[in-house]
Amino acid sequence: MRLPGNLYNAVKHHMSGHSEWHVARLNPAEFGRAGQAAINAARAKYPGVKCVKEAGAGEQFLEFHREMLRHFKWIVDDTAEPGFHFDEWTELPQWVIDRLEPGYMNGFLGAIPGFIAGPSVDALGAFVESTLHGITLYHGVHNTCHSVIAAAEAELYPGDSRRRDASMVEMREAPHNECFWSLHSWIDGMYAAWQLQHGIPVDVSPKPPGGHHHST
Ligand SMILES: [Cu+2]
Repeated sequence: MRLPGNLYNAVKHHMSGHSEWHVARLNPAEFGRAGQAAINAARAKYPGVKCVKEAGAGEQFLEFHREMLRHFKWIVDDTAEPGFHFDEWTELPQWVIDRLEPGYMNGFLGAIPGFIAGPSVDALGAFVESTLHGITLYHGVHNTCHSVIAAAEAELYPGDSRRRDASMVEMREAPHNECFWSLHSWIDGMYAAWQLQHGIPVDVSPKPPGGHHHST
């Protein structure tokens, strides 16, 4: 569901670059001329962003959304929205798990410790997102959850105006949905676990927005 008013406005303002960042990572070979033009325009704004078929894209996915989360925490602290509670998921809620393919969650949970203990944070990100690089059994919990949450909201809250401009399957709208932040908190916890296991300092403190999430 859409974030409440003041937070929605603040996130809409500060996170407008999210969609273009994802567009910059698309594989031009899969698109026609108009799509390729959009990808090139996005890449001009986000130089250095790796295509989803390249090594390194999984790590960039984790790092980009870590930064977004830190900005979001800052926005929550800075925005008067009485009664709002940022629900930082440490596991998926049952209503999401119930809508996954049978056996998927157990398979995912069985695989993830190996990625967290493994040497490559890029492999972890690619598996979780998943990028074209990370296509193995039980990959793509991030993409799957975006779809599952969108479908669940349509089923549970048909006609509710709080679904407007907050679709979890529209890259431009998804950050306006409170589940976006909860889901990415859960994913960020896996990134933090990898960093901890590999002796890398974890910084998830609030951070003023600005820079590359903001396209206007
Ligand atoms: Cu994203």
